[in-house]
Amino acid sequence: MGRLIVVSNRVPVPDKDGKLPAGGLAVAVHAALKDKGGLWFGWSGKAVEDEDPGAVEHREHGPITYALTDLSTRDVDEYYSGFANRVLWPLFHCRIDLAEYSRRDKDGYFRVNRMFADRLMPLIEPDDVIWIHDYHLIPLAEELRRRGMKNRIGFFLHIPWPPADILFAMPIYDQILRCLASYDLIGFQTDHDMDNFISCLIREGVGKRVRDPAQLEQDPTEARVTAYGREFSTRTFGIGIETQEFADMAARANTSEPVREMERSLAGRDLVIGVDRLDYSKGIPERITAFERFLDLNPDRSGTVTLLQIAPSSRSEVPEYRDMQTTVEALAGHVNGTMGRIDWTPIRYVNQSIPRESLAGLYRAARVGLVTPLRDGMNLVAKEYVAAQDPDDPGVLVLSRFAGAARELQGAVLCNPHDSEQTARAIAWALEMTLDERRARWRVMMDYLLENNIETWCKSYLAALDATKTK
Ligand code: ADQ
Repeated sequence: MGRLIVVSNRVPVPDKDGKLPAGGLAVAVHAALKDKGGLWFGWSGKAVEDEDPGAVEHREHGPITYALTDLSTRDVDEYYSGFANRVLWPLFHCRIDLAEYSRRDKDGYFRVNRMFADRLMPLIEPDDVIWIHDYHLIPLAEELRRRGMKNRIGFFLHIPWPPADILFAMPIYDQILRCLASYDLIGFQTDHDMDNFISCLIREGVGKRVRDPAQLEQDPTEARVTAYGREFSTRTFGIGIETQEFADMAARANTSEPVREMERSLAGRDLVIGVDRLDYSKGIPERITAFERFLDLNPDRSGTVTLLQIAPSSRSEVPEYRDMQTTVEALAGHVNGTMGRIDWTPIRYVNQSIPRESLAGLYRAARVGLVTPLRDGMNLVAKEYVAAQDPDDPGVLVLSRFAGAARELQGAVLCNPHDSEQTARAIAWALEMTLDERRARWRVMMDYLLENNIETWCKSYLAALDATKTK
């Protein structure tokens, strides 16, 4: 088998000392690249004024080559901040109201994908296997095929796939659907996403499941599909985390200074934690409202619980993200102003990224992990919270039913983030839960996460992509 070629919008390049950026995906994919030897191609993160971004920069780290391209400021504006993050992201998260479609941005999106294909083509050898990540690069396989590429090409979508009625609201949905038929394997986070995708093909009248006589009962996690004259595989691969490593880090971090500081300031109060990028899909305003409702419904809880919401800004070049910052600050300020006391602030809002080790320790110190996105492909925070718990005295995960993680984490207390009353009751229940029940719920989730970690995810995707050559 040839090399592995990974393509993603941004490339997590090791630093000067060869240290990898934190986070499971980078670590797992690096491990796979190391095994087979390979190349990781994508945007360097740098924007240049010139329309021509210059040559691809190659950096070698052991058996891995990083091939980085800059983008022009116009490319970043149209492809990244424009079509990817103002059309595909909101639409795939079912927020048609926030999708700002423009032909200019759509053209920029396809232009950058063509440019990626032009730059990638000369780097590929006939036996190489190509793995493309996420919504920024949906058209890339079609562009590569147009240039004569015959290699196996896989795609993994990290975010949800929307139902047909939502997708069809996008003016060029048919082009996006067609592009995907150029892949040999399309990976989704959950069976719901895969189902939505196949339903879109069926509703559009352009594709269907291939009936496989060997499969007497239909497997909801795997299907062969024909569409636009090509046959390909679709399958679910729920992304995992480095479960054991994260658990060990949390156990160590428990005695670290930031965690001790937090515990001192809590003075015995229960901690409820929320950790997210500041993004409208994460349901942060709804979460604050639910916490306020919880305090309303449980006056005896006044002064005994603190919600720590950690939410660093992201994508600040997109107006909806800047607006979120103001909304969250105002909501947290309102709850603190109306319900707080001289000796107690109900909500602590931290608008910063914090080191992974401190994060792990804070998860462990929290009695409740409040993970309530309005829609989320998977949500790794939910998995990290579980992995970080003390096995003898674990906290409770309150999880939105609209996170992909809800399809996997059977021990979570599920809630509907649109229903503040229900979420408020889930918080109250989680805080009152007996030790026996907490332990039982945690054990089920932890066993699942130990078995289905990031390494399993990476290996099973690559094995499935490899298997497509025999189909
Ligand atoms: P994201 O939308 O970024 O990922 P998520 O899966 O929750 O969401 O991952 C966020 C990561 O950032 C976690 O590892 C978390 O620890 C870290 N993080 C968040 N806030 C932080 C803070 N304040 N300081 C430090 N670290 C912080 C997309 C999809 C998800 C999917 C992932 C992976 O939207 O649904 O789970 O990709 O496929």
